[in-house]
Amino acid sequence: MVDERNAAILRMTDVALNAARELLHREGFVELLPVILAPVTDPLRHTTGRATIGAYDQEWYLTTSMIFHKQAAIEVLDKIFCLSPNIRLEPAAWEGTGRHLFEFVQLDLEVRDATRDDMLALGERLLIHIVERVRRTCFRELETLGRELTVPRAPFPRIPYRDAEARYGAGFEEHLSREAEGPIWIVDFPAEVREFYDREDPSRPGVLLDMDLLYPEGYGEALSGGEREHEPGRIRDRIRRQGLDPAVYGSLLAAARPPSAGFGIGIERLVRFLGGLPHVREVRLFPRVPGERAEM
Ligand code: ASN
Repeated sequence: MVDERNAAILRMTDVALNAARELLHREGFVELLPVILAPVTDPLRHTTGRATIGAYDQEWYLTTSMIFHKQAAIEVLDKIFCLSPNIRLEPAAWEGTGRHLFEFVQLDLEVRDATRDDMLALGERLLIHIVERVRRTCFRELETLGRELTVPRAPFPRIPYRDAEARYGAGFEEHLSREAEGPIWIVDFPAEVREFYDREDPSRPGVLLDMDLLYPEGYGEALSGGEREHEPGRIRDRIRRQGLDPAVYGSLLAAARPPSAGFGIGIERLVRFLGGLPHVREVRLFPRVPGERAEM
């Protein structure tokens, strides 16, 4: 019984990944191999710990996100994506959220000269395409999991961060995810709650041109992204305002990058939503759950 459930989840993951790759290739994206170790990685803005190893007289981070490598890669190719393994040492207390693994995979993409609106539209096309494909080809798997999946309709509603906060208070993400009829965008995050690389709106200081997508039915955050700061002077200013050391991000500050926008969508969370699963741990045969030991 358990094996049947596991098999259904793994097959559904495979179908979802193929559907994502198919849509992105059709739209001209090139898939890159992931970066696992790097001297610099996403600083992130939460309680997440970053893991390092020492080798060859250098300290290497295990990738928390490929954001900086995506921004460098679009100097070579204008549309790229990657299935990127990320290591984020989340607090052990998050074991029970249902949404956290300390090793997970995100489909991370970036597009040169794109705007946030382009990324909102792409995010909608991508999710709809995946849900349609899973509904059509994973009929038996959905039955095994007892899941009824509805295909979302674009455009998804958008709510600015400050409006959501004013209406529903600090826990607004959970509230919106539980109450929403379909996926819903949160846009315009305040600069202080996000990383320095998301672009500040030139006409609204302190407001970022970024977004998160929330799944309905309480499944929480689906994807996260935005337009990027790309001028060295502005990046330096944002780094300083966050109390970080610009020297650490020397490679980012060395030269202007092309303007770009992108996002990352967590694969285990996507499959959790598709399958209606209580916890992302079920999506991996060898889950890395915060606070838990493993033997294999
Ligand atoms: N992938 C995200 C983005 O593109 C960054 C992240 O995972 N923190 O903005």
